[in-house]
Amino acid sequence: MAYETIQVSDAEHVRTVTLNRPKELNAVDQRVTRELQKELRSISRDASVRCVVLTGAGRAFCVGQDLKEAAAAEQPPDLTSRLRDGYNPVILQLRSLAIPTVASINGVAAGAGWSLALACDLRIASAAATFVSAFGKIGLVPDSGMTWTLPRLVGEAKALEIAWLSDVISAEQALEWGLVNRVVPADELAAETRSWAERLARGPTQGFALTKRAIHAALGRDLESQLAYEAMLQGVAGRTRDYQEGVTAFIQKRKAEFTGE
Ligand code: T3D
Repeated sequence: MAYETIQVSDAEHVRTVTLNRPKELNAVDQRVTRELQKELRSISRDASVRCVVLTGAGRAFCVGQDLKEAAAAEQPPDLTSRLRDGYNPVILQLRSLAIPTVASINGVAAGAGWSLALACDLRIASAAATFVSAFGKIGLVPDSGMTWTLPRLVGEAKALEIAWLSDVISAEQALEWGLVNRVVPADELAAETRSWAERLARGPTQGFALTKRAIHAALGRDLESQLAYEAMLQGVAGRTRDYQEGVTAFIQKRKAEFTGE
């Protein structure tokens, strides 16, 4: 599919989606959300894709809303509609994809750009990456899911500190606070991301999808209903070919070859 603001490539069942407005630090305008929605829809229907990587071209991951587009819009702008029609579907699509999603954070992630990274399942960051809520500096509320993801990762007080002060957070600090899974040297980010994503793509894709559903559901449930939910999901996992292959490979003392079926 041809896009203006994102680039898409495939390798080893991994689809890499690159935000591609490097001169604008990958700021998000209406085309970006439209194209991301379209691409994520396409991924959700493509069984050959078993992991998604989201990254940015150039020196930034993504600096959030294109404030130049925002400044040129009607005043006061209808931000509710812009979020409802633009960003929110992207966040929900990322969150509900039945395959692992990995944000490969190559540089600064700000505002809704950071929210995009937070909506991915896993985050690997370059040591040169930085994070800034930015919303607090322009009088806005963190959006695109940030008020939902941040407190889950760092707790209420830290989430409020991050949101109110909009300080620049280093990759090391982000790792310490649990905001990213890994930090790697800048020149190793692409290779480390590829190796991680390919490993995920070679996994038991359906089992991974069911695991994602279980973990997502867990924070909103009590233990009893989570146990029942796990048992139901396990029933589904137990009927996959990958489960059979995993057990057979264990018995035969060889590496399992999962196909995602
Ligand atoms: O409006 C709605 O629809 C509601 C939704 C809102 C969602 C949001 O994301 S609101 C938050 C928007 N983002 C920001 O407020 C971030 C603004 N940018 C910054 O604070 C800084 O640029 C950074 C901390 C991200 C990076 O700083 P630095 O020093 O590395 O770069 P810089 O020099 O500030 O910026 C470089 C260029 O990128 C510069 O352009 P110029 O002067 O060279 O022509 C700057 O204007 C441009 N730029 C940076 N961020 C944005 C941007 N242009 C448009 N929109 C941006 N968000």
